[in-house]
Amino acid sequence: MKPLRIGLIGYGFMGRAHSNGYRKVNNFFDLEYEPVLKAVCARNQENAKAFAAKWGYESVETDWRKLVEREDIDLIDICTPNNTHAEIAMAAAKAGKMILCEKPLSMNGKEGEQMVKAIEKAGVPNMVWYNYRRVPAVTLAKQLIDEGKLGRIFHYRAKFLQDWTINADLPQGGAGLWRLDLKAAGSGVTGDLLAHCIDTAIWLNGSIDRVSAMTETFIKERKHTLTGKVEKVGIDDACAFLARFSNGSLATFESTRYARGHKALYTFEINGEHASIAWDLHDLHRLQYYDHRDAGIVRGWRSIHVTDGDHPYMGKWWVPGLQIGYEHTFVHQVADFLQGLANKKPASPTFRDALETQYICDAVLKSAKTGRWEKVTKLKSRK
Ligand code: SOE
Repeated sequence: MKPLRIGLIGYGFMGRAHSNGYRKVNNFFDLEYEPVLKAVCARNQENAKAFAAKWGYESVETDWRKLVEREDIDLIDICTPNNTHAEIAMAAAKAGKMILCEKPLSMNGKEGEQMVKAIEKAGVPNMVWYNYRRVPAVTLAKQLIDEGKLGRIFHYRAKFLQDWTINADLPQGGAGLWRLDLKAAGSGVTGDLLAHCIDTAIWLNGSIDRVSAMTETFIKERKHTLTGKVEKVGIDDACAFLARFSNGSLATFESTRYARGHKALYTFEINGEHASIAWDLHDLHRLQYYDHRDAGIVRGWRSIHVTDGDHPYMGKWWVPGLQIGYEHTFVHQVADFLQGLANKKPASPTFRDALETQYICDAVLKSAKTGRWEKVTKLKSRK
């Protein structure tokens, strides 16, 4: 196997999820490449060392610029807050490294364009971690749609609901809570949660042309962890938008961190001419399917337990009936990336694919300000 030497930047929730993916992938998938955990980078050396010891990284760095310049690193994995993605990715591209970037790609479409330009100029393999595409039930939904099982699609409905920011005493800024700080995150639920829904939606149902949105910030001021001062909250705590897909279907999207009782309720439902499908992250190994072509007396919603060997990815895991979960989506994403390297067929979403999601987020946030329907900037295909 060819070694692929990983340099990870950031060691929070996503640093762990990705590291776990690198460690497991060759145990379950037959691949030409093998990730080698070469170095982890974080500003705090003690924390970086503790992380390296726990996950098996060979060395630590405290300055990402040094990591990017190291000759014994092939791939830079960016797991830092959104406002640092562009600078790191562009430096890594210049140094000729492959780049995996945590979602969302960038703070906005303009910044994303610069990143796409830089990595395409450097010609380096790249991918953005939109992991939910790799839940086997979601990949099965894609397969059913592509096979034409649903026929013409009329409706797409998606939601991503959480409840962890309702407490007004929760500060903004710092580890994990940078998601509440506009300067670090770029937006609130739009870039953090709806970006996932949008990525899945455009993968399953094609491009979105126009959107009409509303947003709200329920808690207007929060103490900032870094300054210690009470500061204005600039992010959207909740966002709901209507959308028109290029294929003529209509959509509703909703996300909030104020839905008491819901922790990570990502759901979607798609209604087609012949059939409908529905999926729910809290029950992620099931795909609900209704087919109008079934004989009338047995027609009804079926709950497909996506655990059989011929279901996407499942042949690599246990025996039929035994489930996998959230962490495995990252293993799948690493496997697809490595497969793509071997076949020279880049795994999606590439930076360019993920730029389309940024354009949609931009249009959503703009529409929430103007109160009007806004057109989505069209993604240009690669020259
Ligand atoms: C926010 O709470 C969050 O951790 C997102 O940042 C992730 O992308 C999402 O998958 C789960 O929720």
